Amino acid sequence: MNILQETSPERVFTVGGTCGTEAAPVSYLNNRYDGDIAVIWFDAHADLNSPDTSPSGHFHGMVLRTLLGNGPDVFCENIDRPIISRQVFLAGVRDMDKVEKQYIESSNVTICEIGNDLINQIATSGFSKIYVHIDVDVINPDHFSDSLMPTQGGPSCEQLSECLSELVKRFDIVGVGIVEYCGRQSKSANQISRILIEGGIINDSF
Ligand SMILES: [Mn+2]
Repeated sequence: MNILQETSPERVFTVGGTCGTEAAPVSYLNNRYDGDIAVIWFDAHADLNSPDTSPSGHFHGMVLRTLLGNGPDVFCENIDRPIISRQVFLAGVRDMDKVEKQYIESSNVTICEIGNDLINQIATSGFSKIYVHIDVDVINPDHFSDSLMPTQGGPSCEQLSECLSELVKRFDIVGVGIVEYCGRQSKSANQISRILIEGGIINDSF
C-alpha cells in the first residue's frame, strides 16, 4: 500500500497470493479515480463474509467485504477509500454462504452471467474505469485444475478470455489481479497466460 501511494501508478497489475492481495490495489485505485470504477469479481465465491459471519475465519473469504468497509480492523485501517456496493459486479459466483446471499440482497451488489449480461450491466452502470479481479477458481475445474478452491461449474478458459477481450475493447481497464493460482503443472501456467493474451489484457492494457 505504501509503495502504491508513493509511486502513484495509473494502472496496477498484480499476480499471486490469495484474494487478500486485492485489498491494496482496489482501494488505492478507488481512491485515485474518486470512486469512478466498477469492480468485476470473476470468482466462484463472493468473498463477502465479515469477521462476525465467516464460517472459516479465512481473510480471503472476506476481502470484498473489507473493501466495502466492513472487515477485520487491522485491514480496514489500511483501506484508502472503501468502495460502495453499486461498484461491485460478481461474475461466475456459484458457492455462497447464506449470510453472503443476505448481504447481496440487502445491498446494490450485482450478480452477472459471464458474457453479454456482464458487458451490458457494466455499460449501463456508467462507471468509466474497470478493475478486473480474476480468482482462477472461477474457471470450470474440468478445464483448469490448479486453483486453490476448485468449485464445480463455471466457464471454460475460452469463455473467460472472450469475455475479457470484450471488456478490453469497450472499457478502460485500470487494474487486474490474478489470484489463488497454485501452480502444480506448467500446463496451467500456460493456460493462464493464454487467457490473458487472448483476452487482450496483456497486450493492450499492461
Ligand atoms: Mn474464490
